[in-house]
Amino acid sequence: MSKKAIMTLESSRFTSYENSIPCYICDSSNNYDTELCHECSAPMALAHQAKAQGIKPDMVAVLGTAAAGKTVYLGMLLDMLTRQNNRLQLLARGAFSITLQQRTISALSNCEFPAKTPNEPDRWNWVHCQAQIPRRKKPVELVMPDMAGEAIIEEIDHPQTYPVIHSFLKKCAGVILLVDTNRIEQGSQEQNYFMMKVATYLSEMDKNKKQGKSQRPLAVVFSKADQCEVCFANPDNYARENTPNLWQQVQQRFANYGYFAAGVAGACASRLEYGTGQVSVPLRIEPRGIVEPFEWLLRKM
Ligand SMILES: Nc1nc2c(ncn2[C@@H]2O[C@H](COP(=O)(O)OP(=O)(O)O)[C@@H](O)[C@H]2O)c(=O)[nH]1
Ligand SMILES: [Mg+2]
Ligand SMILES: [Zn+2]
Repeated sequence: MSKKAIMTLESSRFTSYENSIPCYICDSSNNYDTELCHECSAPMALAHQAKAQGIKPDMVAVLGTAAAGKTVYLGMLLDMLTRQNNRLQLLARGAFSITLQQRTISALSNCEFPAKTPNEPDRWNWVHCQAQIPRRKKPVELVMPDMAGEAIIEEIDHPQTYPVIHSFLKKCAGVILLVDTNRIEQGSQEQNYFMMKVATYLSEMDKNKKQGKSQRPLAVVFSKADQCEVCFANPDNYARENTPNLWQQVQQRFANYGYFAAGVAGACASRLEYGTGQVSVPLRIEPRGIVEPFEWLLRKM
């Protein structure tokens, strides 16, 4: 018995080169009407916007383990900076750039934290925005994805498993490293070692070095610091005492770095949910230290 089926060859889509456009993240050629890059799953809207507007946005990476607070931090940052009367002003480019902020803020206003970021790159939220820095004539164009922690760990441990993260980190102009203060306070060394791996990975892929040090600015941000006043009081000191290996690596490998503390919740409670276990509930939203690391990074970039 033989079954017949018509299959479209993937390669046939690239025969008409006049209709192709390179992906902004990984440079591979895509058909003009593709929504996500066939190689790395980044939205092709980034490439179309860059081409149509004749701009080359800089890339900023927000890295951290799963549940370090990346989604909450990025969503809150965007919400704060897209409101008026800020020193630093952000303008979203493309409707897709608003989804992350929208999901985070609607969850927080319902006294919930946003849902976990899926591991599949085609389901990540990307942000393309224009930032106007005070006392700077020209605004800067930025691209920031909200990546999943598991995918970041996998790429750091086995380079090239996530082409999108690999290409993005190779090109990115600045990095925000979120370190989970809660887990440090629980006595776990996991954050210390993971961040050391990230610092090594970043500095080794960086070609632009002076005296052996990467020039790429790195903001180390202790997330969930609303749970730890000592950290807010002096993030520098906190890093030296609680993540000594990370402190050492950063000092040896990076020329431009800064330590910060950030927190979104004013108070949290915990609730037992059927099938999930203990779930943290934000009782108040009291963002602190959210804008400072980002503003520092933009000035250094
Ligand atoms: N207390 C407190 N908890 C936070 C904060 N940000 C995140 N969390 C907790 O950390 C969990 C994971 O946050 P999320 O942003 O999804 O982490 P991601 O996996 O790095 O994107 C949330 O569900 C909250 O329980 C914060 O600013 N303060
Ligand atoms: Mg997330
Ligand atoms: Zn791509």
